[in-house]
Amino acid sequence: MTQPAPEFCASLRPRLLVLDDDPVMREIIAVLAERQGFASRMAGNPAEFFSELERWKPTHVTIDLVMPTQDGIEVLRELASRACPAAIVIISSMDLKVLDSARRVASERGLQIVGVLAKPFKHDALRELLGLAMPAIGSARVAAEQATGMTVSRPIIEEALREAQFILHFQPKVSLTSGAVVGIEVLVRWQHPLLGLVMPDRFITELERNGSIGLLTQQVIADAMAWFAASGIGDRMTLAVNVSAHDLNSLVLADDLHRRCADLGIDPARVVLELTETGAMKYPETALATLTRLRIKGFGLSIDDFGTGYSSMVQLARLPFSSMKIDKSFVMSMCDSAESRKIVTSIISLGHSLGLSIVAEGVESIASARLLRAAGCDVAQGYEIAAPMDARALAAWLQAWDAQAFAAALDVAGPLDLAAMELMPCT
Ligand code: G
Ligand code: G
Ligand code: MN
Repeated sequence: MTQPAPEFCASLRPRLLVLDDDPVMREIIAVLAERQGFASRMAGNPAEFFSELERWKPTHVTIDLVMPTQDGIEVLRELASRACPAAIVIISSMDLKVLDSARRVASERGLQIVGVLAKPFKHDALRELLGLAMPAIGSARVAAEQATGMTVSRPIIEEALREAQFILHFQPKVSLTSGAVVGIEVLVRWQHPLLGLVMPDRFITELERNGSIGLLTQQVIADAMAWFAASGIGDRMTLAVNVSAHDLNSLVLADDLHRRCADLGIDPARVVLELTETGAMKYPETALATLTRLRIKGFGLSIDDFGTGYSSMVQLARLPFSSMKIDKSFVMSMCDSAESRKIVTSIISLGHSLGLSIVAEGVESIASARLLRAAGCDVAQGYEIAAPMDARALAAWLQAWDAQAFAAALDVAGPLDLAAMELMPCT
């Protein structure tokens, strides 16, 4: 039997990074993993851990929940904010209830948790968890390697599509007046056999570059519309799908969407396409033609991440958008920055004067939701309401959502004085 070159082998080995303040425990975990074919590295505190994470890009990590400088929950939050794609095992001496809520925190934030282990754990239990997140086939391994390096070629995308590795997550949008859920945005994730859940920021640009984005868009649209038709919410909510500027070059997009709506009995007015501001300005001529066709067919069009693209009002007014999403960077800093509040307030009046409905994304607190409502914003989306989640979690969330309670929480005695807010800290 011929052996591949050693460096080839090394690059294909899964990599485990261990975070534990107990040196003995670190060693044990690392040795067990190496026996299982992993390359391993160890960190005794979060600072070392994060610098190693950036440099080495492990495929797997184990995290100790209780450490002297920064607790494991903070580490998990940080991993989520970096959209860490590694498979994660949580290990700790805390009781199982704490471990389980740590797991939920992490999964809700989009991390891929393969399991939790209470110390002392059985060696077999660790081995089993690490094994769970291992790739089943060789070609997937190559894909994983390429994905780590972020060169995702067309054949790899085709294989991932064939194997249904792209999955949909959903994030609700709610009315700032009634609290009712008015729409659901679909966000794609790559459920990678080795890397775990990979966020779109890590692969969309590459797909746009190599021309395979259209394949993904078609799949996302097909899956999202089938889900929407089956969910029975189409009479009161909209479905929003993100499209890339490249998709607007396709002459079949509008017809394809229209046909699917007819087949599934979906009213096109319930389907909204979100296009980033920079995307809309990329190919102004084709964009105008395709967007106009979509509007004529009755679809909603939303300008996404507004405020980051430096478009002029003239350009904006030329394109037939029906709604506008204020970029989360302004919304997230509203409570601390008078500048952001002014920007948000003027975007809202600009949008309204162009007849657009306004959605704020990145609503992370009730305080910012109140400010937005006072400024006349129509719809809110963000972690305060719900993070993106899978279809099952969404169904449960929709059941549990209390629109009246949310609306009541926004109701403050008298209108909020936005000018006065500039002097007030937001709590
Ligand atoms: O959760 P989040 O990481 O999902 O999304 C990051 C970005 O990826 C969003 O700004 C969104 O515009 C983009 N995105 C998410 N899903 C899709 C998709 O299906 N197609 C395209 N083109 N972009 C998407
Ligand atoms: O397509 P768009 O750019 O709107 O995608 C929204 C992105 O913002 C996704 O990556 C989603 O996970 C993320 N997101 C949604 N709500 C919040 C929030 O409240 N705070 C932060 N930081 N990100 C959010
Ligand atoms: Mn979007």
